[in-house]
Amino acid sequence: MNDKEMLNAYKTRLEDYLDKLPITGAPEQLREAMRYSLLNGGKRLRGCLLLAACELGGGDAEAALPFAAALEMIHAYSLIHDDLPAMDNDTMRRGKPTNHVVFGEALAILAGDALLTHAVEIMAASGHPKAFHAMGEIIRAAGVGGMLAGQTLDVMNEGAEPDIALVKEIHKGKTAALLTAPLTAGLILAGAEERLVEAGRAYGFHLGMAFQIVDDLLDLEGDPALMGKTLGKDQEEGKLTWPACVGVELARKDAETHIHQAVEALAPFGEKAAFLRALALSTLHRAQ
Ligand code: GRG
Repeated sequence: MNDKEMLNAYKTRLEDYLDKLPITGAPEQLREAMRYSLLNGGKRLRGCLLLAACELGGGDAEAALPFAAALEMIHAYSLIHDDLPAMDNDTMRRGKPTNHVVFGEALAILAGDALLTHAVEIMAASGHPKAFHAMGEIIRAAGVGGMLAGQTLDVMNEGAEPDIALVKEIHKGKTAALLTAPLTAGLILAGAEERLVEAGRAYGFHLGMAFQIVDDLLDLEGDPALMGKTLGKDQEEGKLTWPACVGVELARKDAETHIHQAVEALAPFGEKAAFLRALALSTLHRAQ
């Protein structure tokens, strides 16, 4: 299998798992609103990274599926809440109307809450011997020192003067945290030794920073049809972005530097890390 086929195989496996996931006990409207955002496309990058990291560490990807699914659920929750009128007020996501446009604000808020709590529920119910440790990585990344910190700084600093130190903090929390957790959690589930978990952490951090810098660039010069959302909003809303601080050319260079650092971090894995290396390099040229 080449790298692209491998990514597609992880994605198909994960989507099949997500589609079959019983969301028992939920009222039908809530279940529908959760499934709308969970199953409406997306690259599945976080979930696929977790499965790949688990296999890289010599673990069983099948047993890691609840954790990959949980990451996608947390990601979906963050997108639903981010699109709400009180936050970014977006009407399109992944080429479709956003959750609140379809289900109304109240149900969208509840669907986001439900995806977050259900993610914890399925990890806790997995029975995996390393579940507690892996969950810690995932929930911490989504929590007050991770994604929530980044999102808070992002929302609270709209219209602020460009400040690269602040943008680094925002990107680290808003994006890199949830792209680092799949690496650390996947390797922990595989029972990998500490130094390899830390190598995975460094890879995830640099990949996440580059991913968000490229996202900032795509907001300026991407194709809205491919991105599946309205572009140009960062500038319109006075968001603190990497290119707003350093310019487009330097932002591109900084993304490349982070990707080189991500690739370097994979050294302890040797040739086995070819897939993660290719995935990092492809981030620089992504169009969606
Ligand atoms: C509301 C708690 C809360 C957090 C929101 C995820 C997020 C934090 C905000 C969404 C906007 C944004 C630019 C987030 C940065 C992360 C990012 C680039 C998300 C999009 O991820 P992709 O490209 O999306 O992996 P798909 O659709 O492919 O899953």
